Amino acid sequence: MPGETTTRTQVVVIGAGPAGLLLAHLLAADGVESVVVESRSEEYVAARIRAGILEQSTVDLLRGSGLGDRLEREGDQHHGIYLQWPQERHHVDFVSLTGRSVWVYGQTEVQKDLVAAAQARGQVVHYEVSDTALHDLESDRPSVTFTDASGAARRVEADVVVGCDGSFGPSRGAVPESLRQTWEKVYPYSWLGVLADVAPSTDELIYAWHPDGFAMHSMRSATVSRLYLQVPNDTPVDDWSDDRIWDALSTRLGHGQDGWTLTPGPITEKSVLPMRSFVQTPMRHGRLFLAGDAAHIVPPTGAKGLNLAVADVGLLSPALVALLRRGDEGPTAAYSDTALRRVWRCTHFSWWMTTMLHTSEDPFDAELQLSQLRWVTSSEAGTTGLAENYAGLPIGF
Ligand code: RFL
Ligand code: PHB
Repeated sequence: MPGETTTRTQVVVIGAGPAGLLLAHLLAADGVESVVVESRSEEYVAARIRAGILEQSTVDLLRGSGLGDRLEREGDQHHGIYLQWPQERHHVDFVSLTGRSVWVYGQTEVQKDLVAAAQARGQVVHYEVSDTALHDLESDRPSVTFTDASGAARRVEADVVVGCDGSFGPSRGAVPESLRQTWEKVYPYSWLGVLADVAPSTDELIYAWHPDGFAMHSMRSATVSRLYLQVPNDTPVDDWSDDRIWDALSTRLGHGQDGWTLTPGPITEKSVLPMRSFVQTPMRHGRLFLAGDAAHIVPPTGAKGLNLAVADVGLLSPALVALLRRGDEGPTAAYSDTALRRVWRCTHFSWWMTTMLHTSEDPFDAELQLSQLRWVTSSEAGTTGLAENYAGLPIGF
């Protein structure tokens, strides 16, 4: 393009969400240079309220790469979750069953830590870009073009391009249609998520099956609660007044059951999240690699989306280092197959948690769900299976 400025780096990362910024961080620690391009502003990306649970291997990776200080101080280690249905609440203790645990530490906090680390090392990140396009992915000199925040046309040439641009970015579509395969399942319900300025009414997360629909009590800190309700797809958020939300949460979470009470408080954020499962294979095409939501989406019931993005990058980073520093193509050749083993495991677990806990209109389904919940909470094999998947498998599984 006339007037285009061309620069060169080793890896262009598209997307400055958790997958993109963590990849740039891990590559830098091993002496590999990258440039990150992001369509939104730094503030917008950092403020998005999304995931809240980090599994053991995510925490291990963040600690091992020097990103664990604030997580250590402010993160809240949880030993398990509660699974419940009317009149019954059961604790599933991950630590006693598997020796692994999870942490409550919001994606917003992970993102802030990644941005601080990127600034400290002088990482090049182009925020607020538009027209991102990928080129020459089958050559050993691929490039990414975009218009930067000032309106200037830019091209970054690289050895490798990594698509960390989530479910709406251009990377997954850059794999030729004849070479890619996709799987998708859209669920007939959504989540209404709220953030409330009130101390959590529970010590660990509650996942509740109820004839009115699923509900969940999560948290962000000692003073902030995060709660979710199963709602119909396309429900207007304006139909859900604060009073209606707290009433539904009280009913579904069992306010008054065995002396347990749900304390309501001011709601500061409300949004509706549709739910789907999606996988695109392979996660590599020529010199393009996909990581995180760019390659796969899970419904949030298993708390896997962010953790899966971290696991992809934990695998991809050493593979790219082997390629770019030692000329060893083995690990990058294995990346897609290795990553997809965990992707499909988490896709199944997220689907299983979702379909076990969300109600449909079908009374037969409801009986099967309750039977499954009774078995999962009363059999050691059942509880251990849930615990192993929720607390997370080792990276490279
Ligand atoms: P992200 O975080 O979506 O980051 C992708 C980044 O790419 C940028 N981008 C582009 N950049 C340049 N050029 C373009 N053309 C671009 N197009 C897009 C985007 O602006 C963005 O900054 O993907 P990443 O890094 O793979 O991380 C994945 C996680 O964010 C995601 O799996 C989870 O947040 C999923 N998820 C949840 N997971 C959970 O485990 N628990 C949750 O409660 C939970 N809630 C959620 C969620 C995802 C949501 N989305 C995607 C709608 C709630 C929501 C609303
Ligand atoms: C959250 O705290 O936002 C959260 C926790 C667990 C989930 C989903 C979301 O399964």
